Formats: sequence, structure tokens, C-alpha cells
Amino acid sequence: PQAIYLKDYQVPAYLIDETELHFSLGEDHTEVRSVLKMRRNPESTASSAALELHGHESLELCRLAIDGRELGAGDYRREDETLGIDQVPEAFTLECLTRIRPRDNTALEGLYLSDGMYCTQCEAEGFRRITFYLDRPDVMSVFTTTVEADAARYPVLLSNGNPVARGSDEDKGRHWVTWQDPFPKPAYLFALVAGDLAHIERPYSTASGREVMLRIYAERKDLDKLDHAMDSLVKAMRWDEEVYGREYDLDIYMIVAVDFFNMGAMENKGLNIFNTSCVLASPETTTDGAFQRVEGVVAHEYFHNWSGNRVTCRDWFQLSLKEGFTVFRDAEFSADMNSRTVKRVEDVTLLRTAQFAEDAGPMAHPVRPASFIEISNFYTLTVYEKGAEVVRMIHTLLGPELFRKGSDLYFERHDGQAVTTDDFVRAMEEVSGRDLTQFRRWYDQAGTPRLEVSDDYDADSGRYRLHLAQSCPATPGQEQKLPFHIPVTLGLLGPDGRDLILDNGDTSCVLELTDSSQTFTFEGIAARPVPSLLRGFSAPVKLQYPLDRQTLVFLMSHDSDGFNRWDAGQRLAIDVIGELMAQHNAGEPMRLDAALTDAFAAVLDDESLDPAMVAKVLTLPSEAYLSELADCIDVDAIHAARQFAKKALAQALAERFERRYRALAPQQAYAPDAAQVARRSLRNLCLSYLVALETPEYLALAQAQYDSADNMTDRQSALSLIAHSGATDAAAAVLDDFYRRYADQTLVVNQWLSVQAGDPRPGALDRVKELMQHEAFDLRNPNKVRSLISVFCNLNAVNFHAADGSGYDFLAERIIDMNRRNPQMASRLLTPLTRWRKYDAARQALMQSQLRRILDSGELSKDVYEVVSKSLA
Ligand code: HT7
Ligand code: ZN
Repeated sequence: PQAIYLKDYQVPAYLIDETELHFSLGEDHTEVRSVLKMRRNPESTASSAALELHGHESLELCRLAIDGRELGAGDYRREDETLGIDQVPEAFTLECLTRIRPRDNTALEGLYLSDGMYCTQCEAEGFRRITFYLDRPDVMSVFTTTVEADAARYPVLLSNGNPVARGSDEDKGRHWVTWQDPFPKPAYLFALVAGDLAHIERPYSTASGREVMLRIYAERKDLDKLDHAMDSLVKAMRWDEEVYGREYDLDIYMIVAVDFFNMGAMENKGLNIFNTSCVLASPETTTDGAFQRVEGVVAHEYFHNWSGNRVTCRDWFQLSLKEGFTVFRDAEFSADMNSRTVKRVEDVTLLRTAQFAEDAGPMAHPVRPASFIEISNFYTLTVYEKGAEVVRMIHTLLGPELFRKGSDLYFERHDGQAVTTDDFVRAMEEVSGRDLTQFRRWYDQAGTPRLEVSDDYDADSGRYRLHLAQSCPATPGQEQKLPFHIPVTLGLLGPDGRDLILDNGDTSCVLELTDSSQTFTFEGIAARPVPSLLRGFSAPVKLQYPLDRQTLVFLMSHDSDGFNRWDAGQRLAIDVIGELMAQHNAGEPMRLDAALTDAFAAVLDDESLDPAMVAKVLTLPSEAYLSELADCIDVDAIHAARQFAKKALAQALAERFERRYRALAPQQAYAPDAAQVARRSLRNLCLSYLVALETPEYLALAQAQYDSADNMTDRQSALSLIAHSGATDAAAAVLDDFYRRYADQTLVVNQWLSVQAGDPRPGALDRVKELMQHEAFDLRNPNKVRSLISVFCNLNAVNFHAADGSGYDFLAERIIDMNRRNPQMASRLLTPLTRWRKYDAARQALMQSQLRRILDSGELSKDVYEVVSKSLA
């Protein structure tokens, strides 16, 4: 397979002004008729008049005509992924008839069947599996789509835009609907759905008074689980009007929930297609976390209507233009709807755990990659989450008002265009008068910068100096890095714990680090301050500023920045767990430093704090994050030390945990609102400490919560605690009970699979293998594969990384099989094996040999080939 390079970008040789599609949906095969009004691109410098259309090898070409003249086999060239016609007029109409087989489409790209319902996924390059086309985002066309199907089996026929005509042929039992989308769009935003669907709807008046109908479709059995998504959509629409001045533009906005989907959701113009896991929600079947995820994803896809659809990407290297910006927008929305600090803690936790690991691995790439073999491999945490951090840094540097002006300019200037990340930054530069030339390095240098800080204080002169130095490790293809432009938001705490007033008259300021090292001086400081660095995590860097445990405890209790208060607690816990690991490896008894117990006790006792933040502070850093921090990951020591810390904290603070557990008992009927979510999160965390003690009394408490819960958050929380405890009979019984209760609720059953896949006790791999044969499992359904196989391989480190290599062998087998069915899924499953360099020599050898086995296993998809070959390079 060949790599494609950003530097080779050329404007398209032809444009498609109008696209007319006719789908005749059939069980055995579907016929797609296209009529494309095309013309030569006046901006193209290509010398030949040849037309090269994209078309997947699975397309059966039935007819091809130019301006009504049918072409014979000698008039065109069919290659693997293209169809070439050597000579075409300046402007012409291209007609094409193709035959495709959605039922056999297990890759879930293009047109496929999800539980008997036709649906599409065209981003990034799925449209070429539907018909021959210029399937690239800078070719934008106005689409008219007719969908025709059996009327009884597929009563609902949807596509992008507004419905303009419908009819039926009663003799044949078929009907059709025509949809027109007036907004030019690239093919990746095309969508079609046909099925026997139920829906809810709600009228919405935009800020300027336009009436829009909002509809959410799902299988009839799920109709009672759509209200939360609808409420979230309305909130998102209002928020985008208020915060960004952006309104919706069609007469109808539709969301359809499907069970078979490779990712979370897709922002097709006017017809979003969603994984059921990101739409359906009810208190009985959905946890608080999943409620919040629905709200966030609904908002994310809605926000794409401007950041992605009205203004789209010129090429796929610019993916973060729409994804980074939209993740930033949805994070701000969620922060406004819920707790801002909790949201920031969650996002930074994901970034530091998983994106930093990606940045340190063989697939590391810049936010704007310079090359790829398969673009699907670049829907990554780097493009999405780090991309959002880059937008956040621009927001920090410009401030909210100028940032809003910049986004207004960007949307106005580029409405209806396909543009680049550079165009986005340029708009920000123009409104602010700032030069962001150096800042642009965030888009093209990979790797996580290190920020080393030291300080000195001179009591006589009252001068405090901060020395900041940056560096960035080499990443594949990028040995040397130039300094980044890093905004460091900072506060200084006096000895009493209060913020000092800084020169800008405020308690925080933004230092701009642009050189490899710089010193910042603060005058008139009466006593040595404690710096609160990188407030709100103002840049995606690894901060290195050693603090002793006492100072961390000081920051935990005094820092006015909620994020940094939490971070100080994490740093303290990491330090203490590190000490336990050393004791474990030295064969000494582990002893927990009372500094951590005392700090946790103080936080638990402080009832003035937001319970959600208390829960975050008292949550020990995950094994995955501890692994990311390690140079060589000691799987067993990390697990043993973290488990020990949890139990020791539980022993020391049992009374407090129990008191708060009881005090936080539900007072009202369930609602997924911020206040209740906060209470449940802390209550369930207290329960998790108590169950860690493994006493019959606390296991009974968990069982009582399981039995009496009126919501899935409390029931599932109790389920995992009992299922992962040493009480094997109780574990088996509760798992059986849970399955019996929810056997007909697919998403809940997926949670049941995950709980078992994540069980850290010995024997988990055998159980996972057994579950693969269970009626609840289906290898064709990505949600099931993620729930069972991905959870085992990514979240059950002690079992997956078993020293005998059994976990690696299992995963390699799954990948080889999945490569044939669904290359995107197969490629994503590879992630844990790509990290082999972080393990001991024996594990390294075992993981490498499984990667080689995959490479030698036969015909690999581009997706899998790219990741395996780069991992072994
Ligand atoms: N823009 C969407 C990306 C997406 C996708 C990409 C590759 C394969 C399947 C996919 N499904 C959705 C999702 C988003 O970021 O909004
Ligand atoms: Zn997106």
C-alpha cells in the first residue's frame, strides 16, 4: 500500500455542481443510478483532460454514459480503486449505474444493513463504495436523492436535506421519497436510511424565528429512550446560537439510531446517524456517564453543522480543522451544562492517559498529519483531543471576545468552502493582530512537549523568578523539534494559601513560553510563594516541577484553581503509589504514607466541596495512567500497589466512607442532573472503598444497593463491585441476575459483557473466550466487540499482559479474523500491541511476534497493514 502526502495536494481537475442519485434498495442487491453535472475546474493546472473517479473494487458497473452516449468497456479504465476516462468534454453530464450488495457489507462503510435497516457511513471514503464519484472533501455538490424500496419492510426513507416529493407503485408494493439538500456538500456527508423506524419529534424556533422540525428515529422498542437526546439537541442548538451566533439552516434535523456502527456518530447534513450507545437513554438502562455522553455526542454532531459541514476540510490532512474545533465546542458546551472543573478533569485524564501514550508510540503523528496510508487510522485522540487543546490554547491566548470574533470571521469568510487549519488560524490572527506563526507548530510537530520548571526567590529584593524550559521527544519521522508557543496560566499562592495579586491586577496570568528556555520575574513578593502552574491545564504538556508531598497537600487544600487542586492530589497519589511499587518489588511489606490518608480524610470531611469533585480527588490514578507515566511498565507492581493503596485507604477511612455513603442516599426520584450525578458519583466511590475491604458487611451493602436501585448507575456500580470481589458465589449470582433482568436490552447486555471482560481476577481470558460463544455476543457488531474484546485488552492489564503471552495470542487471532470482516475495527483493536516498546524484554518479544504473525497472516487491509508495519518499524 502507498502513502499519500499532504505536500502532494492538488486541486481537483473536475468539479461536480449537481448530483442526482436514485437508489433502488433490494435485499439481494441495490442499484444506484447517478447523474452528475460536471465541469473542468478552472483552477486546475492538470495538463490532461482525463477524469479519474474513485470507486471501490466491490462496485459492479452496469452502465456509464457521457452526455447520453453510453461508453463501452474500451472507453474507460477500471483499476483497484478508480475508474479513469481519458478524454471528457469541458462540461458534461455523467450517468452511471452501479450495483452494490449492502447485505454482504461487513466493513460498515458505504451502504450496509444494521439489524435489517439500510444505513450509510461515508466519512471518510465510504461514498466510493456506493458509486463512482470524486470522493474527496473539496468537491462540493448539491444533492438530490431518491430512495425507493419495499413499502412494507421499509416504510421510512430518509436522506439529506428537505423532502420534496414522494410516490408509490402499489402493484409492486414499492414506494419512494425524493430529498433535496440545497447546501453544497462533499460526498462524505451524504446519508441514506431506510427501515421500519419509529420517531419522536419536537418543533424548534431558531433565534431569528425560523421553524425547524427535530426528529429522532429508532427501532420502535427504543422509542421510550429518546427524550434525553432530544432535550440535549435543543440545548445544543440554543447554546450554539448564544455562544457562537450559529443557527440551523434546513427545515428538518434528523437523528437515526443504529446498532451496527464503527464509531460514535456521524454528522451527515440534516441526517445524523448515531450509534445507539450515543442516543438511547433511560434511567433504568443507562448510567449517568452514558447520559452525559449522549448529551456531549448529540451536541458534537450538531455543532458540526457549522464546524465541518458549512465550512469543511480541503483534504483529510485537515481533519482536525473540523474535529479539534468541534471537540473544543462540545467540551465548552458540556462545561456550561454541568460542572466545568469536572469536565476539564475528565478531558485531561483522557488526554494524559491515552493521547500522551499515542504521542509516545509508533503511530505518533501531528494534529495535522503529513502523510497516511489509510485515513481511517487518523481518527485519533491526537486529531480530536489534542486538536481541541490546540484550539483551547488559541482561546487562552486571545481571550473569549477575540476568539469569538475570529470564529465569526472564519465562518463568514469560508461559508460553503473546503479549507485548511491554516485558514482557521489566519482568521484568529486577523481579528487579534497577533502573529501565530510559531503557534502553528502545534499543528505539524508530533509528540508531547516537556515543560521543566524551577524557581528561586530572593527575600531581600522580594524578587521571585520562574525558569521555564521546554523540549519535545523525537517521534517517527521527526527527530528534531522546534520550540512551541506554550501558554502557561499561572497563579502564585502566599504562605496563607491565598492567591497573590499579580501585575495584571488579577490572581492568574498567562505566561507565553516561546523559547527553549525563558525566565519570568515577579517583583514585590513578600514571602516565597508556591506556584500554581498550568492552571486549567492550559497546554497539553508534561509538567516537570518536583514538589514535596507537603507542598502537594498545601495545593490540594488551597489552590483557587479547581483543576490544579485535583491535580495536586493526583500527583500525591502517584508519588505514594510509586513508593508502594518499590516496596512491592523489593519484597518488603507495603506501607501507605499517612500523608495521603490525611489528605483524603480532609477532603472527605469538607462538606462544602462539590461531591463530584470530591469523587474525582478521591479516585486513584488509573492503572492506564500509571502505565503511561512509567518508562517500563511493571503491570503486576502497578496493579498490586494500586489495589493495596485502595484497601489501605478504605481501612483507614472506613467510618468516613460509610458516613458519607449513608448521607448521600437518594432523596428524590432519579434525574441525570448535575447535582444528582455528583451525589451518586461520590456515593458509589465510597461504596467502592468499602467493598475493597471484602467484609461480608460491606458486600451485603453493595448487594442491597444492587437489589434496591431504581437506576442503572447505582445498579451497575454495585454489580461491578460484587462481580470483581473475591466473593465468587455472590459474583456469579449477581451476574446471572443482571443478565436475566436485561437480556432484551442490547446496550445493557454490552455493559454486562464489559464488567466480565474487566475482571482483574485470574481466569478472565477464559471467561472472555466463553462469552464469545454466548448468545449475547456477535462479532459483526462493533459495540459488542468493543464491550468484550477491547475492554479485556485495554482495561484489564493484569490479564491481557499475562506473562505467558496468552492475551497477546488471543488478540492477534481476533485481529486476523476481524481484518477480513471489518478493517476499521481490526485496526483499532491493534492499539495495545503497538505499545510493545514500553514493556519488559520478555513481553516485548511476545508482542512483537504476534505483530509479525498478523503481518504474515495473508492479505491485510490498508488499515491493519499501516498500523502493524509502523509498529514494527
Ligand atoms: N466525523 C465523524 C467521524 C466518523 C467516522 C470516521 C471513520 C469511520 C467511521 C466513522 N463514523 C464517524 C464522527 C465525528 O467526529 O463527529
Ligand atoms: Zn466530529
